[in-house]
Amino acid sequence: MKYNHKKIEKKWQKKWEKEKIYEPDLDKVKNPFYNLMMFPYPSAEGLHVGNMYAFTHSDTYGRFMRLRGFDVFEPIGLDGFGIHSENYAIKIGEHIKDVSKRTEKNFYKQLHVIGNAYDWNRTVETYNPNYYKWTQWLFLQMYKKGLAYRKEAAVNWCPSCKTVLSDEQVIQEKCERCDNVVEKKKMEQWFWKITDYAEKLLGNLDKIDWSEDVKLIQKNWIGKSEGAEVVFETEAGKIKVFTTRPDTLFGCTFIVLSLDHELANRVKTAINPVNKKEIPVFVSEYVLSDYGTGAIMAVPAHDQRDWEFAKENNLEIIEVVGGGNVNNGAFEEEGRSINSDFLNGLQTPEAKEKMIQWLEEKGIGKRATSYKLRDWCISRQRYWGPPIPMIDCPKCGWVPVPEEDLPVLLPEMDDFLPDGTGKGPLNKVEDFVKTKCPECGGDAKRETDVSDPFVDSCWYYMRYLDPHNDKEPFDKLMARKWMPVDMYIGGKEHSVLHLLYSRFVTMVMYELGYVPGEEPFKQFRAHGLLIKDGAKISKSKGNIVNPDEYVEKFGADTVRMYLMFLGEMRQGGDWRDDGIVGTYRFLNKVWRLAEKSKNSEVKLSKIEKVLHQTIKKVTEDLENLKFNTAISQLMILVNAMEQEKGLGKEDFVTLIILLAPFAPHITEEIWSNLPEYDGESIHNQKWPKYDSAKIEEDEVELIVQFNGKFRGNIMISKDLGQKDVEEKIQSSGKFDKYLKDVSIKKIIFVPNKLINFVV
Ligand code: ANZ
Ligand code: ZN
Repeated sequence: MKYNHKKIEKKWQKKWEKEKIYEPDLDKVKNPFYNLMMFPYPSAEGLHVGNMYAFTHSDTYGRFMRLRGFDVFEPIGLDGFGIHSENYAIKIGEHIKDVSKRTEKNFYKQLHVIGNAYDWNRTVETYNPNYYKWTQWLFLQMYKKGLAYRKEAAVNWCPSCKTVLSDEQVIQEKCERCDNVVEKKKMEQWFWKITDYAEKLLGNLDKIDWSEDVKLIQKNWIGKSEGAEVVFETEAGKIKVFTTRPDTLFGCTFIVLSLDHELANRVKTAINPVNKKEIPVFVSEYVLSDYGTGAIMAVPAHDQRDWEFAKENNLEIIEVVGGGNVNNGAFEEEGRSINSDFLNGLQTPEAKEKMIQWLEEKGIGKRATSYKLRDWCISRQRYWGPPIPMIDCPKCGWVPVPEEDLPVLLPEMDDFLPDGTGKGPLNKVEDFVKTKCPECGGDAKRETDVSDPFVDSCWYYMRYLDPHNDKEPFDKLMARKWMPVDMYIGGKEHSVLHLLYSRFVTMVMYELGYVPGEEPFKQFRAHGLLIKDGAKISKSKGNIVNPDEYVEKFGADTVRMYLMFLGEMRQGGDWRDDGIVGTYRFLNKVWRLAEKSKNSEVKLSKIEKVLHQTIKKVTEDLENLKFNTAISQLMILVNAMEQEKGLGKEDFVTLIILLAPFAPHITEEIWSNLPEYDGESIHNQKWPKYDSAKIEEDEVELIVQFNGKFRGNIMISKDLGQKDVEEKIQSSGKFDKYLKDVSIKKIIFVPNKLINFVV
């Protein structure tokens, strides 16, 4: 019989689903393992091959853990609300609701076809009212805790998406979604106070097992700086500055304020508190209004931007740290204090400390910390999101929608396009806007902004645990059992947005008593990018890889294995059409081996060593997410089995169990045709164990020395005696030039290690 992937894959997908083998009883199971992948957002008709790249790795890992005896929970859903989906609908000129209906069907169909071990009873879609009811609930909890607030701020405005963006969504001054240059606009917006958690977000990084580069990106994003706040007296009031170099205060020759500092344009001079010198005050855009105190003490000798400003404006430059040359630019390193009175001679760290103490004693400054992290702007002037559940009452001000009135349903509207007025499209739906104040019963207006799609996705992994619950966001006991997520695999592009917000929200949910710990993801591993023929995959390049086509032609098992064979997961891979055939051939080989093993009379074959080496290597590689090298080793084993005359039945079973996480359908089919099959899935079998005695090398490399000098190596069979080793060295011819014309006085021999000829 020929390998017919189409028949096999459909058959098993149906059967698995019918028998619910991937739907663990979350309440009852003993060995929970929560295996999470990032749910896709529909910004096209169907799944991107890049999604599939991430998912197959993650699924293979989950299947491996399952064979090792864990009760693996592997959910999937759709991050369907949001600008990405909405922009796609606008582009193709259809209503987002219609597009969503279609893409949901299509995505789920594709997600079935790739054969992942999903729990199809626990899907979530962020645009379903039974989901976003709880997204709105989350907003209300934030509000109650004082963590959601409104303020006017200069926010990032994307003129093309016609909405504000969070800082995290602006990449090099461009909109992350549409690549247009982002403008600054003063607007009133809703914020979530993530900055209250800055220290915790930073400190906890040491406690979680995440890809190091992702941790570093978060650390830099949080951007903690330690230093001091110093107070300068002026004719119009005090100016506070934040500095990381209080040791340089004697070198401060002017002050610079940000454009919207309250004293900007009101003061001309200030007094340097350490030497009582009168110094000028300037206003410049190089000082940011939303960092530190929005004002700086300029030390041109030791800060490059200050140096340039001083040069331009002919200002005094005083060196206070020795070692530089101020003619060429600022000396920003640490060193020994000079021209600094009571700090003279101290090294920078001591000088900083001494200055802070001095400032604190005199009451003109104090130790201070600043973070780069800003509060999260969560309101969006768009249609396709959960309406923010707040009501604006002329008498009572902002009043939260009572929890029992949730969800605030997103109203139907034909023209859902943003109009750029700064108000969301919902503002045009009169029935929606007009409401009663929950407090005084008077006429009031609903908030017409919706929340950022990252609010939808910051908590979805908790909802998966209990997606049908309409009393609570999820059951607390369930969360106690299943949180944190054991393994999360996803893209590095989410290093700050999704992954930081999720951590923040989990900290809040922990304080509210909903989850057992502050951190959502015990382990996180980033995968690299999938490219094609060396180039980024994109519509404009016309190099889209449509996964359906390949699944149709070669089967999901082949596509899965090919994706994992392309390189190390964390580095990404380069898809080449001609490569996939090799993987297909490999599975055909395995298929033929099944026939061979069926006809075999032997129980165990002579390939013991490579077999046990393979168990060891595949186990360790999967533990370390090195899927590609695990596959290479499986290929070595398959080749050895092909060459073996009497292929042992048991050995073959070991092979297909090792292969099962990678190629779940073909292995299940082969398994079900074995005489010992009793109706239990291969995916419920036990992962094989290796015997290290069987792997031991039977050859060792021996060091050869003459008079204690290293002269080369020679391979010998293990435990070879001295006489035999001497003979081998003589006959090898490799050491003739050292043996010629000499007489051997003594031989030192260390078995399996070394032989030294004293001549
Ligand atoms: C005096 C000084 C002397 C400084 C010196 C540096 C070197 P990080 O490390 O990024 O936190 N600064 C403070 N607030 C600022 C603002 N709102 N906009 C622009 N710059 C600001 O940087 C902290 C340093 O950046 C502070 O320390 C301050 O300059 C400047 F030899 O103060 B420093
Ligand atoms: Zn009211």
